[in-house]
Amino acid sequence: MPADVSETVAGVRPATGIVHLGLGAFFRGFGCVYVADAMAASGGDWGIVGVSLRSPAVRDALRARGWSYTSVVLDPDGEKIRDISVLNDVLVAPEDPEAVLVAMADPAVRIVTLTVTEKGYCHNPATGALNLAHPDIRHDIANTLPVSAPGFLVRALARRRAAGRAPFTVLTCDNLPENGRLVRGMVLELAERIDPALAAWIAAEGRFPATMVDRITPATTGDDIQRIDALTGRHDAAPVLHEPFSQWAVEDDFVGGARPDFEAAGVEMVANVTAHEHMKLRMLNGTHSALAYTGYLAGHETIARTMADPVFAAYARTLWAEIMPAVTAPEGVDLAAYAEALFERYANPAIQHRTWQIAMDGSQKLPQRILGTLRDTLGAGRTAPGLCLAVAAWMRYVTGRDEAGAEIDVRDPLAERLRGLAAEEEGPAEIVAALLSVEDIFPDDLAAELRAPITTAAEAIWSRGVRAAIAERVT
Ligand code: CS2
Repeated sequence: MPADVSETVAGVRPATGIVHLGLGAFFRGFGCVYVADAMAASGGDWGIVGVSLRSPAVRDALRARGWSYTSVVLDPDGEKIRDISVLNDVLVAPEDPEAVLVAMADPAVRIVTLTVTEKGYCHNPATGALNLAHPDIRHDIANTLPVSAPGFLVRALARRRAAGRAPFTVLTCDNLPENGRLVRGMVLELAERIDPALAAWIAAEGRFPATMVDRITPATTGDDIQRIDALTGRHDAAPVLHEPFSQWAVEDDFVGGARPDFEAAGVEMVANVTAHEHMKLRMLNGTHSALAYTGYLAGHETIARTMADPVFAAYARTLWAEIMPAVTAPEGVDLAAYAEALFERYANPAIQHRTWQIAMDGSQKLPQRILGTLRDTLGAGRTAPGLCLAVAAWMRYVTGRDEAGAEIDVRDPLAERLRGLAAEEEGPAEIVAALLSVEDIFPDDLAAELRAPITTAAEAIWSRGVRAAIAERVT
């Protein structure tokens, strides 16, 4: 084993104190690491039971190593490998929703963390309200064994209330604006439909701190697994690979104050996380999505390769220049330096972050990543041609054909509807109008304001290709 592999000493695992919904690579490379560090520094029973809400793949991959897995820091100056042993079990919700509710209702569990991605909340991306017409939400109103993340939260909170237990703290770690308040609103809405007294209890006793999470963690590939096996000399079917950078800002508002010693692990505990969240969503995720659609269409497979193309590197800087006036810096943060650091992080050649991966679920991401910035920018009398071009590139992307005529595998809950709308139209101006009419993404007034600048960008993209359009128009 190479010298930089640190092994956790086999020993008794801490008792479970957290249930995590949505056990993807991100939380295993981020939240689990912070919780492990907090316990290493200060102890506490904060072992984690992970829950997959859809497939058994992660559970099956983690089982052979007893829920331990390898975390790999992709530092261009040398990888650092570490074993993370903080998971006590992994449950697969569709196989046994009852077991998930039992785990969440356990009095030892004081926090439920979530990374279920934007679409996992079953909300309307433009308004942030729970989508009561969503089939999973309709199911969860009518059935006591739920399928959706909000359904599990509400049904588990109901069990705790019935048993006379305190609620758990709901700690969402998804890239949604004011994510704690948003999830609280959705949980209360769903609880109200099931039992108004439950909703009142959650409103009074529940806690939903907002968080800002940040660590670039591409999906693990088969090649990654082989390479890490060769490095460590053991087989791990579920390693996570991520950048060195990591930032977690959390509002310090937990039920009964019960939480790991997050400060000891480097988490920023703050009174209000909104400024951090806005900055990160707009400056990082906004440019990430912009580079993903444009880079993908230009044939760039990863963000690092996109950034290695000078036209796109200049485009990234244009985007930050447009976004910065629409961001209020958190105390002590220099936005220009933040943007420069993002540039370096994106350019890290050790990170194979596919543009296709980031391009997923654009209908759920655009509002908080790009459209809010556009609204503020236009409202202040400024223009943002770079961001408008990003939205036009997304429109081109969701038509499902790339610039060479090849099919794009568009993954998005609205994929079919978007593709259908675009297919009925002839040219870019008509496609722009059709897609701007999707109110789940574009509120009417914003759509009206965006129509002219996005049409201009779309015409350039459709006629000359995205790379030429960027080179001509925005850099
Ligand atoms: C990315 C994020 O996939 C995406 O949409 O923009 O996952 C991004 O890598 C993280 O938010 C970084 O913290």
